Amino acid sequence: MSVPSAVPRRSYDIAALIDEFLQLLGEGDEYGAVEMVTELYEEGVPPQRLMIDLIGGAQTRVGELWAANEWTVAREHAATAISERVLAALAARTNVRPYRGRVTIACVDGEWHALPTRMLAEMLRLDGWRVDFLGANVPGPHLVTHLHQTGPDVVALSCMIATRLPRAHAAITACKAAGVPVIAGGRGFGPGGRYAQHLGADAWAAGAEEAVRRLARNWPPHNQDPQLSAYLGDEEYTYVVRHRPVLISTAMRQLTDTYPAVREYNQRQLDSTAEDMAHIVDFLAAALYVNETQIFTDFVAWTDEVLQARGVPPVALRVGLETVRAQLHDYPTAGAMLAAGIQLLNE
Ligand code: B12
Repeated sequence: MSVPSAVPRRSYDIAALIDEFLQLLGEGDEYGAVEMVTELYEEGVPPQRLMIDLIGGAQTRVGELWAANEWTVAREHAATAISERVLAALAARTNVRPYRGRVTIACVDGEWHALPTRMLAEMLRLDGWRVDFLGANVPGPHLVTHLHQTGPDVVALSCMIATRLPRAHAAITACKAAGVPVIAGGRGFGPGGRYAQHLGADAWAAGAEEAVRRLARNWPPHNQDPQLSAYLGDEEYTYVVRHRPVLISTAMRQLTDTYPAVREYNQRQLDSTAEDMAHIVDFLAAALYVNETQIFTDFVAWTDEVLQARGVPPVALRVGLETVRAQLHDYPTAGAMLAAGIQLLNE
């Protein structure tokens, strides 16, 4: 039990509170973080505000600090683990008897961002839903088995990284075939969730609060036109996915020839370069799957920023894109997407 603070906080100044909470996360002060949030709760701040504004706001800052190379991956992991613990502590203090339907919440196959869905789970519980929270990386067939065993009214599917969109599509299709409507969410579904409908989801919400509102009324939505998601994953996509290993290894070899600095790389640098190459191919595949160049160009812009923050010159990424493009000259859509990425780096 936390001891209520003797001195009530003067006001709910969210920016200052995020700074204070972020400091505790950065110092790895788990007890301090739990205490801070439970005190705020006991002072009357609604748990929804603490989850979304404070924990969510701080996690967004954690992401920015990691991207800017100010925080290591380890520090980010430690901070996220504390945020999870704080969320659990808050959830343990709030109890709402379910009176709406039952919802299953899962991250799609290969999707490891469980915390945003955990926030969604707690927000829906507070709104009276019975929640089955399945967490990160749920393979489609296991999700469907779970649906048959539990019979939920809705599945909430999360995709935070666009490379998981083909798996998200498979999961959405399987859930709907099992007769359960799907609400999709997470930044992987693109600006305004525009790929969610394309992949056949019945609804999309930008965040947990919107999902709470969306599910509280007019649910289930009208079934949408199945033709909308009929065309996906053409020949170019299939080629890129099938040849993924060779595309990456050839690109790595050619990179060493065209960008001699790589020869001086240590093992850690080589591993992260190979990881970047894999990302190029995976984001390209996702862009081809949904037929949206922006998935690829957004990825290039983001990677450029992240690499520059780590002192990698922009030319390295351009050479990486060119080596993949050289292997795909018979594939016009892929070639055009890679060209758009290269063009962005030249601007
Ligand atoms: C923590 C974290 C991780 C952790 C996740 C651990 C965990 N237990 O969750 C780990 C280390 C696993 C991770 C890995 C990666 N991550 Co990460 N991660 C983050 C970070 C810092 C915080 C995530 C978070 O909790 N956010 C807080 C919540 C509140 O954010 P939110 O998006 O607003 O959440 C709302 C919505 O997303 C929505 N929502 C989410 N799901 C759903 C589902 C439904 C149905 C609905 C309705 C709504 C909904 O509701 C949420 C609540 O309101 C973010 C930064 C960020 N800005 O989010 C990066 C971030 C998401 N990660 C990023 C990246 C690139 C990666 C990696 C590829 C890194 C790498 N090189 O390996 C891998 C990919 C792993 C994978 N395949 O999934 C990038 C994504 C950039 C992009 N191009 O889109 C980000 C944005 C970091 C950055 N600033 O660049 N990551």
